[in-house]
Amino acid sequence: MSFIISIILITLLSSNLLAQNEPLIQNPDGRRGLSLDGTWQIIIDPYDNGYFDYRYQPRGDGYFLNQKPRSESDLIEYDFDRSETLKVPGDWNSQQAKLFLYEGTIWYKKDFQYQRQSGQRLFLYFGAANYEAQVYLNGQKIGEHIGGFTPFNFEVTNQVIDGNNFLIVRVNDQRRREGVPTLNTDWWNYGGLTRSVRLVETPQTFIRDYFIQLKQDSRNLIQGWIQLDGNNLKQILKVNIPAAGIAQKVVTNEQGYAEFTIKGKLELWSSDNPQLYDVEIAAESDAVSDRIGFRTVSCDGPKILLNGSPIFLRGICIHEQAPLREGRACTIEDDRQLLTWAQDLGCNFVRLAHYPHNEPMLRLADEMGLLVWSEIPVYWTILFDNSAVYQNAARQLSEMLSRDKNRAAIIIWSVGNETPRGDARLEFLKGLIGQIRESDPTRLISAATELHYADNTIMINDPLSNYLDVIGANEYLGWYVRKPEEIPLLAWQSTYSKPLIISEFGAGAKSGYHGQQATRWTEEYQNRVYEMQIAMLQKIPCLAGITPWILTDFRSPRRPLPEIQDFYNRKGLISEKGEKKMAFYTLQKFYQQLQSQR
Ligand code: GCB
Repeated sequence: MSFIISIILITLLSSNLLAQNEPLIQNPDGRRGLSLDGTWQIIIDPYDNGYFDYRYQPRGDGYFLNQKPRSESDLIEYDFDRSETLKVPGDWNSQQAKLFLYEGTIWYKKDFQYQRQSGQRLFLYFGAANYEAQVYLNGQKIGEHIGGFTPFNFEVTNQVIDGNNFLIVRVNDQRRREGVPTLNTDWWNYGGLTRSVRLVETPQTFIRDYFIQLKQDSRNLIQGWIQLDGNNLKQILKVNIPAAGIAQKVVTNEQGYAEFTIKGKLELWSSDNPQLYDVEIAAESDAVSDRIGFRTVSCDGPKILLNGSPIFLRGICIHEQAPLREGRACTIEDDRQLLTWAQDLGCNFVRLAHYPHNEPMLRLADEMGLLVWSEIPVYWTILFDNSAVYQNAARQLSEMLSRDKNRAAIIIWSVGNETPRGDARLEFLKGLIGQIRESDPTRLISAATELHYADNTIMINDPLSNYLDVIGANEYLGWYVRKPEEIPLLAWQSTYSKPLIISEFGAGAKSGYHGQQATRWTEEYQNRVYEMQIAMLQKIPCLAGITPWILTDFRSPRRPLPEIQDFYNRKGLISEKGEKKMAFYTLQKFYQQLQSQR
């Protein structure tokens, strides 16, 4: 009996361990290691046959074992080595025509050679796998992860062998009602190992994580913490910022943790001057360095202040949709093209919708001086009264915060988009807001809410706003709601004296389609909506910025209209071929005027 209980306990414990991911390694690209990007062998498995047996029970002999027939009569019904291949990083939908609409399981396999040095620890780091991933190394299960846009890592020090290793990952991107996001989104469900995979090498005791930013409301106090991992946790560390003449000793406690405050004279990071410093952390057993900018962001009534001065956020929304080709943006060139277009438009701000974008995108925003709104895919009508859904959202949030907390560019964390008003939703989002306040006091919190329309008055009155620093509001006047010519008739009212960002407005247009202003899908129609919206902005109380929807046309299964949409959401200011529409120039002109008025 006690044996059975201990088996049950061990099973429970180990499944719990699998669900509970290891803390992330900060700045994995800044560490030694082996990139596992490139060509991977794949098996397309629409019925999940490599995972479940014919009774739909998990198989002990699944594809993760990479079995080979041992004799001529052996029955093995798969073979990675004779299978097709896909590129990693990259979604599967855009790599093979037959996978364009595929949603389900694909198995990935990568062989690699390794010789371990003594005293070294090894971690597998995945930038992202959409949506669920089970990871196996040399036939042994290493761990699993849920959530398509955030990183995860597992220690594999004792599983990597000298010589040949094989890594197998089952990736499943079936949409699910209890998922975050849920079944229904207005973007393509790009599946696969969409971001880089890397084997990270560290010493026995290493710098697992650090948080280094300016103290809230201070311009010369750097505040932060460092977390070591290993068996030699009490150490004397140095935090060096050579360009600012900073070299500060920091001592960790028994848990390998140290908090610090450092006084220094710093050139502050801003859009006009995106100053980044080389920050080096040197422990007795390890050293890492990062490029970090220092700035403050705060609110003063309805104003947003950057480094103490009011700033109007000239923004645009961006999806992680590759520019000029199909698929998810997944290369630095993709990221650079998107952010360069935003800068051409005159932006100082981007809303990276509707999920955390790839880490290099945030690092590029740091370099280019573009302020960022970053969000988790708590989108539309997820199951707000389900505690497992909450745990899932909270974990994705903590992975986003953990990965990006050192990026000066990020000034706003957003907890949701167009979520329906109600008690369960309010509790859910309040929980996430509390989580951010506890872990990151240096940034502002927002959410893209919906407005209330009473005759000709638009009311900003979502009760969630009580808990936000900055109110985001999406409105589609002139497209889904009212006619463009009605826009000047509308008055605005806010219940709150807090900064407001119009986090979405827009209209669809097929690039190159010209006609009357009143004709849907023409560039003229879209342009008119922009003109009317711009004229209306002065009437909006507390306005601190806008992020119109959206920089480029993007893939969406909800947009089938032939010859116009062809499965693209056409609200982009730039087409998928890179053609700028009329409204691009209208917004650009407005942003130039704003800049010249500063
Ligand atoms: C919205 C959503 C966005 C959609 C957009 C649209 O309100 O937030 O994800 O793509 O409207 O085009 O309808």
